[in-house]
Amino acid sequence: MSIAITAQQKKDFENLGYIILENFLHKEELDRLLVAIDYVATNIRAVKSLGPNDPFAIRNALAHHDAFLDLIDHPRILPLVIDTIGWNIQIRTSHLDYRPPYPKDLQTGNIGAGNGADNQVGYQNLKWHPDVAEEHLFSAPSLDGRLPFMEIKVFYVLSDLSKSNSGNLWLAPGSHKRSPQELWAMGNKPDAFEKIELKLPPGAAVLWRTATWHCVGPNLSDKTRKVMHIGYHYRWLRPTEYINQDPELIARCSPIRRQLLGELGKGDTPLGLDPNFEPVSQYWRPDNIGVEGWDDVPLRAWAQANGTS
Ligand SMILES: O=C(O)CCC(=O)C(=O)O
Repeated sequence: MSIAITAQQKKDFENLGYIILENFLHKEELDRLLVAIDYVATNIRAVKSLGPNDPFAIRNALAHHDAFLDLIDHPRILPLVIDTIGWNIQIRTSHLDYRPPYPKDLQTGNIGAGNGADNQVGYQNLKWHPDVAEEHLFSAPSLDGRLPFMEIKVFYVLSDLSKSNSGNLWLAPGSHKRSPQELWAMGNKPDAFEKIELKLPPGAAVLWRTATWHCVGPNLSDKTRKVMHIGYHYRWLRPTEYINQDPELIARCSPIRRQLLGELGKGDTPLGLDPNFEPVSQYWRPDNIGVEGWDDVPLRAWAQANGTS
């Protein structure tokens, strides 16, 4: 049973690879995030000697401000996250992208080509790609070359991306059903495929399967692109941006947040009841840790209490 996803959203998530959530953030939530971005931007400019018009990205952004941390278990997104990927999850990435308007004389590379002058000076005009498909991450043969379903992201639009060429996210609907090899064989240019440039106002969110081919267009607008991606994947995979989160951060988190931040409950041993002869990682068997119940996966009980199985 689902908690929040509608039949149409389920269909879109399966077939297109994404669901658009119009007007997702309330005004006060959006305002708080924008204040947080300004604060973090001031810090990063000082530390990295950046100018006010330099683009930057922050990974593990959740550790930089509580407004970002609060997105990981946002009460209106969590039900949809669980409906799409389940409760046995953690954060893989939290990514803030800050991209001021392009300088007037900067040559714009082709959308999704990944090799323009803009890309070379830090604007990350990324080439078309699915996430988690690079050779160093997933080069083992799979049944049919397609990526297994491993993760989702929630894309939060925090500045106005309602017009074309404002640093919009592009997606190729349905491409999660194709193999990355097919994209690579085209030189990462899916010319023959349907592609959409998401044109969304601030406050919108998009829940998407990261195996969907995607890229980012140039920012030729007069406004800074401000977006956040929060990625969720299974607990038995490893996060990109942390081995362990800062203990001080963990200490002030709820059990659900601790799960999402990759922490283990305090069992007798993280390798199960017979660690010498039948070790089994707690990431794989949270019920085999010598303590009652599934206390390091509180999202399971939360999901059950809120209507999913
Ligand atoms: O900046 C974005 O919106 C997307 C970045 C991206 O494609 C990625 O991190 O894989």
